[in-house]
Amino acid sequence: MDLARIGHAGLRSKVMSAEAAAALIEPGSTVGMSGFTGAGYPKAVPLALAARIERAHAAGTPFRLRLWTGASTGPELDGALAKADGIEFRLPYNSDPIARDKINRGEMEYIDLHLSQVAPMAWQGFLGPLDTAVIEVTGIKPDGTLIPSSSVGNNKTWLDRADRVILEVNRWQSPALEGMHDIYYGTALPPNRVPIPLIRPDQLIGQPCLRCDPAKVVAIVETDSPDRNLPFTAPDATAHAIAGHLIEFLRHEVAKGRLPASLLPLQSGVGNIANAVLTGLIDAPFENLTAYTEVIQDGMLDLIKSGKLRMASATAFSLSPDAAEEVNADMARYRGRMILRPEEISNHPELIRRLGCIAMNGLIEADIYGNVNSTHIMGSRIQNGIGGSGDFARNAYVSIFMSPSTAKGGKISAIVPQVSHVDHITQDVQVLVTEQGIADLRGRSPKQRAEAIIANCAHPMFRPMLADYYKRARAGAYGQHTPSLPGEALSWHRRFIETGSMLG
Ligand code: 0RQ
Repeated sequence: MDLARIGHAGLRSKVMSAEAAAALIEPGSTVGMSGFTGAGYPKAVPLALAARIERAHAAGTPFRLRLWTGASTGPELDGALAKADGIEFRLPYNSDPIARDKINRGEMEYIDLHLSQVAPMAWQGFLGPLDTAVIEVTGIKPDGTLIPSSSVGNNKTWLDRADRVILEVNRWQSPALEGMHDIYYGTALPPNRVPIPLIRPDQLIGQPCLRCDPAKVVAIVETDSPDRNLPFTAPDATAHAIAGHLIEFLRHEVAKGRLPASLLPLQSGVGNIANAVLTGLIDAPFENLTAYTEVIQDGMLDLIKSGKLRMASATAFSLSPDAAEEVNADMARYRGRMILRPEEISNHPELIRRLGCIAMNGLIEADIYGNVNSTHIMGSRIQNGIGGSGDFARNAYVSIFMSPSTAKGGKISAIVPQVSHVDHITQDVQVLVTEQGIADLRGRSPKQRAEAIIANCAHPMFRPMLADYYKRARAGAYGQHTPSLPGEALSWHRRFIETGSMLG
């Protein structure tokens, strides 16, 4: 037992094996686990639970859970439990391929939610009671408060709401993480809600540790396991082109006096393109940058190391294995330059609007009027979920969406006559970027938006088809405000489903 990590004398008697802790979780119960991307999720109890579920199923006993987390997690959690067919219901975000398959086969119920809304919804009560919280921490203080690990997510809410708590104390997490979190306890439901007193991204408004009633702690499991995120791929020509267009746009906005020289707090979405944009900012002429975002990924770390990014506020790390080891070994260097907060604060609409974030998110497809689909393939298969993209897009100072102009080796156009599913309505999509170019949609009417998107963002292979559709819609649509041909608008998707290509 690592006594330095478990400072509360009374809680030391609760240390047990992952198997013994997993045995305390009842079939059919609701479990709130820590984890946000492949960071800070419990790594031993879910694996032991998955093994227990497999044994139960082999013996013909049904055993499934309702699972809540911060966002996506790692393979030891979502992957293992989905493989064991142990998840009946899941929220609020998933990127695990096994769970995704089950959801798309109709074998697992899933709701993806705006991440800022998860904690308030849990408090409103309609999601039902929370039986058990399983939370990874860096350590337990003598007074029973918990030093969070590499993500905060919904941990505060799960610890407060759950009837009982299982803690994983992970020795792999750097002890120097202590003091890098800011846990704000001032949120309340209406009519008692008050303004959140944060006006700068580097401000601390809460406390460094999570509160937890020691009487609720039923088990403590010691682990020594790394966080697991996939490595980022090196930016290709497409990613470089997107980053180039976006940085040119930001330079132009500064030149026009519409953005300050140090920009405004950056929010960067998930994936390789977002990471490439951050890396591209190293050589851009902006200094003293800040970030108010969800995750700190490799590109953000590089920006901090380059001296360009003064500090980043987020709810989680989302670092490749190499970068995670590097940060862990040198955590003290980042104190004051990285702050991790609960996701209801990192993604809070009030704060995003007040700070004036520059939101940069990926998309699956956009239509010629600027509606964006971030979640569904061909209108019915979920990819991941809306995550924080809606929290940021709706409330940002500038809301930017970016993507390669084609998918699946050119068989699919990311710019279509009509999106097959809408996550972000045209009012929340202000700038669209592909490797082909950029469409600044601000202040433009629907027809002006369509003309800019087709000309600047569509791939040349699909541009004539889009121009032809738009021309016919201009001639034959029922109305000429947002000219569209309802019967035909989704035929591109039907063509892909039937022939494997939007080109036919
Ligand atoms: O599928 O893996 O089977 O090949 O979608 O696409 O190109 O790898 O792109 O990783 O940047 O993800 C929108 C999904 C983009 C992501 C999305 C297929 C493509 C591939 C993934 P394969 P790429 P990325 C705050 C921000 C919502 C959450 C969010 C996302 C797979 O950005 O989940 O923004 N966003 N959070 O082949 C059919 C198309 C397609 C397509 C791509 N038009 N049609 N398939 N694909 N475009 C941060 C957080 O919330 C943590």
